[in-house]
Amino acid sequence: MALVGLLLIVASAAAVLLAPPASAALPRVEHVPKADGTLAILAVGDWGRRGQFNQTLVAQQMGVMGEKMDIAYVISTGDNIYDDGIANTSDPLFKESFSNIYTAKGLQKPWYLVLGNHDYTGNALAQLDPAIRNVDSRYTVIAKSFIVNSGIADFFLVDTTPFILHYWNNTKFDWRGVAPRDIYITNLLKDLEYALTESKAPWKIVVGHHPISSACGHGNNTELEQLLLPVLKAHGVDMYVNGHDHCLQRISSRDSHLQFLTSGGGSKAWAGKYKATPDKVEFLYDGQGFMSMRLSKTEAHLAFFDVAGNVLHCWGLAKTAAAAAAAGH
Ligand SMILES: *[C@@H]1O[C@H](CO)[C@@H](O)[C@H](O)[C@H]1NC(C)=O
Ligand SMILES: *[C@@H]1O[C@H](CO)[C@@H](O)[C@H](O)[C@H]1NC(C)=O
Ligand SMILES: *[C@@H]1O[C@H](CO)[C@@H](O)[C@H](O)[C@H]1NC(C)=O
Ligand SMILES: CC(=O)N[C@H]1CO[C@H](CO)[C@@H](O)[C@@H]1O
Repeated sequence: MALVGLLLIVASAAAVLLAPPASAALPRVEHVPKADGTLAILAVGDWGRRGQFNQTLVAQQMGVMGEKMDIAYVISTGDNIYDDGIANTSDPLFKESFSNIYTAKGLQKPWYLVLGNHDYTGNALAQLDPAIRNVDSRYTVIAKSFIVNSGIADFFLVDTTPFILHYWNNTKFDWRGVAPRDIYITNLLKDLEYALTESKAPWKIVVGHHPISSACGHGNNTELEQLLLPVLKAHGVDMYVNGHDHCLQRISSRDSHLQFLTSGGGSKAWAGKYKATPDKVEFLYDGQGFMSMRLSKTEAHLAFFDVAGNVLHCWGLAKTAAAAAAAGH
């Protein structure tokens, strides 16, 4: 034991020496599960279009399921406001695309959101500004990357836009607080690794805007395959939930238990374009809708819904009680 402890100290000292400065623990929100120990949430992405392209219909059905499942919160996988995010916290586009659309009783819960590339071509900091909660108290982006800790599940919201190299050639992107890219990504991955190592939750779920593995229009993503995926695999992450591709999709990793879930059907969809991925495509719907998730310590029940509220695909994941207990230590 002493030897192991010593090696760990040496290893962490080396890591500290090699580490670039300015990294810190990821900010976190504590959101406790229900008294019965279960947690229900919805996930949607690529939505803010003033209700157009069936955004309103998806919102209505989210409201129905949100109420039925008594959800704790909604996760947004990004591209929250089209085409260029918001200009400031009083930009009318925010109410027109969020507050006036997700009006259902079942959706009056916190929304935890990542930014997508379309949010980044406006004022990327406006959606993070706490003043936005004076406009709508639900809208919770405490940082570009943060953790929602719900006891049985930790959601790690990761800012993926800076990973994508070709965006750095586009002058429309708001890189305040991000550039230079390499240091930002190194620190983010280090913070994520630390947070995953510390996590005691049986379910570890990472959320990012861009897909790692996808068979829809944009396809898989080299930068994330190279930089983010190894971290997810090394730390036993159960699910990676993304948007960006305007579809609903479930893919099983070819070489780990990781599930790649795309919930990017919040408004404009029907791209009709497909890509190859080396992983196993279990389900793919190129239209609009959203995803639900109900978790207990040992079970996960997930489903995709269309604009009429029909279940398109549902599935379950299980952990042995031993695995769930081990995660708690
Ligand atoms: C809205 O959803 C319906 C049903 O899925 C679909 O047929 C229609 O094309 C969608 N409309 C738009 C504008 O995407
Ligand atoms: C906020 O943005 C909107 C939309 O671009 C603009 O009309 C308004 O003047 C801005 N308000 C402030 C306080 O800058
Ligand atoms: C960015 O632009 C430079 C200069 O035009 C080019 O050499 C480079 O390949 C571009 N990078 C990407 C990732 O598109
Ligand atoms: C962008 C990218 O990495 N695409 C890859 C996705 O997977 C297919 C099939 O393995 C590869 O051919 C692509 O290069």
